[in-house]
Amino acid sequence: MKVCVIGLGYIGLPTSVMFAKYGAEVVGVDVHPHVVESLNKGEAHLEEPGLQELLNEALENKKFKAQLVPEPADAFIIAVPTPNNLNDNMSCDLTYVLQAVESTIPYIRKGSTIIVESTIAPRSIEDYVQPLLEKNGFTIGEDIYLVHCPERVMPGNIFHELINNMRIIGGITPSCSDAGEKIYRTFVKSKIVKTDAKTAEMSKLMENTFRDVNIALANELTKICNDLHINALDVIEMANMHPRVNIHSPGPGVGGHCLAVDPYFIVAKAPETADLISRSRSINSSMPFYIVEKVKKIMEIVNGRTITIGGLAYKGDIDDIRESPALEILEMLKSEKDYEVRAYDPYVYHADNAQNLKEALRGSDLFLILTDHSHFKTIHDEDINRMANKVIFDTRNIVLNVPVDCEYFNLGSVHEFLNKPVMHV
Ligand code: SAJ
Repeated sequence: MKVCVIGLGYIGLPTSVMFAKYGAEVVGVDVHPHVVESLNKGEAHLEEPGLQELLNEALENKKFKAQLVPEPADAFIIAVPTPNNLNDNMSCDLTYVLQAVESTIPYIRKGSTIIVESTIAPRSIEDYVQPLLEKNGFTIGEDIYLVHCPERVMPGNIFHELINNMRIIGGITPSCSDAGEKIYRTFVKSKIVKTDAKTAEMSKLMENTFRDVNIALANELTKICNDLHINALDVIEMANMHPRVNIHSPGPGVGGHCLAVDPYFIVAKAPETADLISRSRSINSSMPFYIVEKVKKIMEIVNGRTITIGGLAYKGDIDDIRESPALEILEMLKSEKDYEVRAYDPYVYHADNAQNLKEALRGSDLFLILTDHSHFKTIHDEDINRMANKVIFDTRNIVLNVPVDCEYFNLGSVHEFLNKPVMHV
């Protein structure tokens, strides 16, 4: 089988080398000449455990090559970005997907399968991709097959999940879904569920929307509880003891390229009805402001000037800063001229990043933990002793050992600190 993968990013490149490992002949296509060049030289341009080894293997076995233009293949897999349009409702920008599909048209032959893996708004395949192919004379389900097979892997564990996560294959016709299934069976060991394209599109979006809505509930609960002087984290722990309850964790906001992006694709398609989804996005987007407001009050109480931010990545133990609420908070605090703001993230390269935590905490009045990196689980005396005021605001509830002479609070207990009348450190 010959597979042509369009877009050699976080999804397209691992998918390419996976097909190559399982015997397919793979042509990887990317618009960036430096990506094509470095891959053909055997240098993976992305970090992912196992990627470099599989790329070496694929090149050695002559099963993979990268180039700027597609060539005829049995399957064309589209794995290009789908950003939000910068309009009021942040709808799904299909420009790259449609350009990628268009680029394959001269190379499609009878029996080829066109697969879109990019995350797309509901009905995108039916309303945009299908007409584009039909306009070029193809009959879907007869001459060629068209499916949406959403990617659902987690960076850091991609190769395991590509094989073991169940896949949803949404075809325009049942024959399209069958053709898609045959292709993914090359390496997928788990269940493959066949459906239509629009159901596949919506189910992928709803996985991340489910999480976003549930995190919004936890964040709203936290705001309510702080106003009522109740510890929200205790409430969540207790409520979650019920066998059918699973309240998520509150935090400084929701980042990353999935939860903070995908729900808008649904809202933009149904602005009148997607009320809860839309409100949830607003609640989660309000969290950086909520944290900054609390930080200002804390700084007033401690009569301090220097803030040290712990973590810039959008979640723990990764280097990804896309849509990170920590960056938003950093910028908001930096724009307040009363503060000196520093940051320390062991994974991220950033201009404001200190060399190490000790240096970042020297003379500081507040250690504001924004990312749940394992690094912050244990607080070392030699780091904290450098602070002018030993105060920790742990918005991720990650710290396991609180030094005795330290003021520590999290999103559950911040109201207790804020309601103490005088400076106490
Ligand atoms: N977060 C909270 N509270 C929680 C859980 C998460 O505030 O209780 C925050 C995180 O700190 C982070 C954001 O939400 O800022 C998103 O984190 P995440 O781990 O929930 O999601 P992603 O975007 O890293 O990965 C998701 C995953 N989807 C689901 O769990 C349904 C992953 O499996 C998908 O592969 C990925 O999106 C994707 O590609 O769609």
